Amino acid sequence: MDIARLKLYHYPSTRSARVKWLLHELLGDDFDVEVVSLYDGVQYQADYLRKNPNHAVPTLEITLASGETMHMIESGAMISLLADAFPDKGLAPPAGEFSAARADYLQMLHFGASWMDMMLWQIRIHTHILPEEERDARTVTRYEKKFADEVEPQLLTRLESSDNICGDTFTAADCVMGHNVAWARRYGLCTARTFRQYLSRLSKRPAFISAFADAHEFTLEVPDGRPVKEHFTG
Ligand SMILES: N[C@@H](CCC(=O)N[C@@H](CS)C(=O)NCC(=O)O)C(=O)O
Repeated sequence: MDIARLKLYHYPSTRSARVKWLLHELLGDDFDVEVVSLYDGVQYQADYLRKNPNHAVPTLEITLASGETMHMIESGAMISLLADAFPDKGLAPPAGEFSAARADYLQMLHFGASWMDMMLWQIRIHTHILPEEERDARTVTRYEKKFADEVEPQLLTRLESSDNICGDTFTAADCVMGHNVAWARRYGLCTARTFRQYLSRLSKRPAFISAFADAHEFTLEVPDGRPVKEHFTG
């Protein structure tokens, strides 16, 4: 089955930026983007919930050559699928056969999209999104410590010996990891020089520049009175 067209539902700097970055790497600007105004609560409207019952971005709408459309709702799965769907771009070690490089790549992609992501999300929602009375400072402290003590050393070991998270070659796993490192830095983590140098290398990529051109529209704090505050479920 061939992909006829891709459309990304996106909000600046959030997890959809990982996918937008990879789409720019793979397709230049030849895909569609619709901004979902998260702080206005558009993700909770019935039309959007039909596409993504988790009321979140990213949602990737895939139109097949048959005209049929389907939706993907997990950024890690999107990154994995898209990198494999365009093998000529060389952003993932080949699928379909065992290789140590493939195993390592998948491991880092999923480490970024699930394990690290879980900690960053807890820090974010308990610092900036949940209502004040539901925020738990102990949760923030716990995950800041776990991230600094357990995650950062693993990443540093890799980035001190190679330019990218899986070695000398940039892969789609760097779209997850680069986004996560930038996210972590907004919360006072990943401050070591090695992380700054990693982001500096990544940020010179034309696809990165396109993906994050709208980053100034993102604010960490959800301004008071914005509709998302009434709906947010964590
Ligand atoms: N596991 C999902 C998480 C997606 C997610 O939680 N996205 C956030 C933005 S980073 C969102 O849209 N939240 C809106 C809400 O829950 O109201 C993924 O990686 O795609």
